Amino acid sequence: KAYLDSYQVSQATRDFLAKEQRMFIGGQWVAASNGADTEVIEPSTEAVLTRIPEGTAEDLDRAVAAARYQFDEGAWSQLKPLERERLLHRLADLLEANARELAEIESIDMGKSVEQALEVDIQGTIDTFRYFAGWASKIHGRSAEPASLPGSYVAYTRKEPVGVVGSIIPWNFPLQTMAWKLGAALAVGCTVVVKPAELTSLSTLRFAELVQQAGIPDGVVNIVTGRGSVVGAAMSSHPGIDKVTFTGSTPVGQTVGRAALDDMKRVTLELGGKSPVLVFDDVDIEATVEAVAQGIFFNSGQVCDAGSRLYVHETIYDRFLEALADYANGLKIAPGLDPDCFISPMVSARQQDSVLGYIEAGKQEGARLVCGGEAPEGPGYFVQPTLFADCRNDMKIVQEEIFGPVLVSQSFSSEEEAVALANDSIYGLAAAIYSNDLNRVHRLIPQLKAGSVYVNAHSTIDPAMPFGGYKQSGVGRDLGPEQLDSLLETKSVWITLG
Ligand code: TXE
Repeated sequence: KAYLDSYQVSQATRDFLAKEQRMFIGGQWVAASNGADTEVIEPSTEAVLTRIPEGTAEDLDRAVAAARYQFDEGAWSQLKPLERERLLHRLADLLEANARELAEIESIDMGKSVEQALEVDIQGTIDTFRYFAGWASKIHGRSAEPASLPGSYVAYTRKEPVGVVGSIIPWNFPLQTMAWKLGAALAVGCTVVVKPAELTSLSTLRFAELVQQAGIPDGVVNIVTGRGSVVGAAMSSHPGIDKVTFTGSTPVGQTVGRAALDDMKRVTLELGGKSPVLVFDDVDIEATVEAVAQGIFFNSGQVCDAGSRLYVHETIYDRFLEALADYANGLKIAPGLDPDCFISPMVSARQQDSVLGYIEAGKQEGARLVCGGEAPEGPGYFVQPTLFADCRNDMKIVQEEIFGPVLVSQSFSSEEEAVALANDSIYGLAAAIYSNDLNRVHRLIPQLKAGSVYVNAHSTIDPAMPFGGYKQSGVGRDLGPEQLDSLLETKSVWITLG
């Protein structure tokens, strides 16, 4: 309470946090079937904030039944597309009207900077719903001329919504990732069951209130809070679910994918990353340092496509690292509600332990610690922005996803070496190139095995552009027109003319 007082949190947020939290199933606000709930801890203060229901497999069954009923009855899928579009815009309007409150909830629950939550998470959520709202009325198949058959046919394809979509959401961008899963699904006429991450379910529950207020029919969107090993696992193999879309760690994604394929559910997996950042010697050092720092330290490195492996041309390596360390040391470490916060806490004590464990491993492996490396005194799961130099690609800190404010670096001497180092990873979510040499940039883009390549910036995200990974960073794409097909079945229709 003192934390909320000291940052003048809005009354709307306080009212929401003071409420008993319920799941949203078939338009009803319900407790877990066995009455179980679990505490929610504030990462910035380590205090207990509230409690949320710990959903059961039975709760999931009820949510799937509600979504299934609505899908099969056609209350959403058969609605006029322009009407779905209108309702999604109405939802976006409500998100906009409540943006500050949503940003506060996200910040308090996840730990992240409230200003960044407003600008990135909440704005990204609104934009995603608006973008996909427009697609609702633009889904269509095509007519075709058979290429080899004699005779006369009318042949065409129909695009039909895949059905009930189960969405498993991570804790780093709770509302925004949920929007990435729901925007396209709702636009094409699917119904959804959402399982938010157990660490960060609050914004999703507030979102469900807005879904109801927008007039989206009951059962179209259902939220079941609870543990991954219970609700998430049940969702991956639930016979009433037609598609599973998951964002989270690679090992859990593999488990989810295997279970989903048992009955051939459609699957999209957006998994971990260890994205390389290549800095060439023709760059403006000051501007590039800032972009590289933002690329790793934004959301305290808890970003799937964070630029977490830095490769700098040997001629500017020392100068670059020195400037980067200066920049990192100047970033304010503070609770998420502090308007000047840049480095917010890790989401949980477990995540903080894991990040500190990697820092220790880096020291043991002989990497040179240039700055950071400690957890500051006091409450909150903070970790200083940390830079390691003189790393080698066979080090654990270079190969594994740390998911914290830790950047590992080394130098390179040629373009070929830079590409080889960049691609030497099980992951392939994103890569960044910093150079003003247009020829070089275009030479490199096709060689990098990554779902997104950022040039002279990092994490440029927009709902119109697909996002997803090569290699073990996942299967399929969220966002952009590319996502729509993953939520549609294509039916080939043949009419043989007599
Ligand atoms: O992820 P989990 P965790 C990475 C990051 C982080 C690590 C561990 O490296 O340090 O994962 O985080 C649900 N069946 N990323 O353990 O477990 C879970 O409830 C079905 C990268 O929190 O993968 C949550 O809703 N679902 C990532 C979601 O999976 C299960 C973002 C993600 O949690 C499940 C998050 C199961 N058996 C973590 N077990 C990114 N790509 O951005 C858990 N879940």
